[in-house]
Amino acid sequence: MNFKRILAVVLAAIMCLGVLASCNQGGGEETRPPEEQIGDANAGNFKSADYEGNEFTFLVIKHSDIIKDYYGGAFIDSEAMNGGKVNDAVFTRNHAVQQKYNVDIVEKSEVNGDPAQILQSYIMSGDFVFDVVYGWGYKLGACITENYLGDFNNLPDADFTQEYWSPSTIEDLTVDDRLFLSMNEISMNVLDWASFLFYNKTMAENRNIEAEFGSPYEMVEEGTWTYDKFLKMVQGASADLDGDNAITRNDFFGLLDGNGVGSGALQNCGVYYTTKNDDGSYELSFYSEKTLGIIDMVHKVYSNDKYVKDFEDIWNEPGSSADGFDDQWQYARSYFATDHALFCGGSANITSEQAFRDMESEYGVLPYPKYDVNQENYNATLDPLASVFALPSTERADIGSWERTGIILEYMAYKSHEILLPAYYNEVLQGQRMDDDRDHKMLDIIRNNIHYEFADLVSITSISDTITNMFKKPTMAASTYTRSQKKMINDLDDFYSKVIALD
Ligand SMILES: [Ca+2]
Repeated sequence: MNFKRILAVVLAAIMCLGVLASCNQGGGEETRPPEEQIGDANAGNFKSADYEGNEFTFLVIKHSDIIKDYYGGAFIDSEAMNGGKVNDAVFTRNHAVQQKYNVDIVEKSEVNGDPAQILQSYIMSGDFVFDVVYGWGYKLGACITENYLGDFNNLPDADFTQEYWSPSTIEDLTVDDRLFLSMNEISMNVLDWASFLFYNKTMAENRNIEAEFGSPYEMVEEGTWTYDKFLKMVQGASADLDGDNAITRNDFFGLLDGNGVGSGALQNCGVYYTTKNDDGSYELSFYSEKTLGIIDMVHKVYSNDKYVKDFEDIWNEPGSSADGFDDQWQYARSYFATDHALFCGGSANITSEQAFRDMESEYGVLPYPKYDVNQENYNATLDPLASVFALPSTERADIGSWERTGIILEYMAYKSHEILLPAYYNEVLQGQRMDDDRDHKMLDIIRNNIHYEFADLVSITSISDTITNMFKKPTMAASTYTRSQKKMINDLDDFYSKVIALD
């Protein structure tokens, strides 16, 4: 991904302080979690073990201790019940794991450091006594070639086909038959940073949009929610409310999106930057007539600010002001929350923003559309900044083992699916006055179809930079590709040759 975008996202994160903090504050007295959630009828399906009260430690690498650890989330450990839905679910889940295995779940944080340096210093000191590492995705991705990370395939009792191991990501994350990074439902980053669309249900009803274009919920379920339908809705929704012959932020427009060129359409349409050859090496695979067609289709609509406004379009309009907001990104997104856009691109994390909390209209969630009805699944791409799980490069010898790690992670992810996931759904959809089953179904669809753009996760930026430029100037797309092709291929080959040279 390009660094300008990373910077923008980081700044957004820095500026969004305190948004989710309510989960962690309150400092209530430690109370026991609900007994019925600790015990488990299915517990017998999981191996038994007694780990003698020893610690099972997550090394959590945070970006900074000055700001909130935005891309990690408070999903690993909790000190006490405090009434927060997510916090209490984390507490209850860990309590259940501790009770079943007589083990103490511990979160040890490292902040303000480069993960590669932090991991190296622990390894050099021979003091690498952690069981699992949790940290920003693309930074851990960049550590793969440094030989600091272990292979999840070493864990004999982890079953990656289970829903709580996010099986849709396993192939994306496998390099040279090894799984150095993984995502599972111990962290709600499976939704917090998976791209999808918010939909203003109240405005859709008030403006009779579904009468003309159909219900996107029905289309999703029928498998007919395609870019063609989506872009028609985006264009058809726009309306000049004040009659000044311009569609400004104070009117109603189809889509508000942070990615103003719409390049996420590639993954949504099933086109990923690379594919793996049978021998495990990577090949650039995104350039085709289909891709050029997607770029043209998206550009026609996204480049017209009557239909699509990105955040800068909002800031740059005369008279705009982010006063009263935590930052300008939240200010821009508030235009969705105050009924000026039918759709808003984003991820579940933004539902914690004040504008969404205060939103009077009801919002729903939808996956991004497909390319056409023949595409099998809707796709949701995980932000490469979102924290992921990794293992230390060698088996923990003091009180741990690969077997112990696998047994504990397996049960912890399973209990998370059972306890934390429903709490998180309620948190995300809490703005709803009417409990709408359809949105729960949509979140399930999104969660079960998440993918990584592998090149972004391992910090090969030349590819996403090229693609962004192709989306910006469709007439130059072919020559932009040709000019960058050699560099992109070299970067990919360089990454892969370093991986196969690892021990
Ligand atoms: Ca107007």
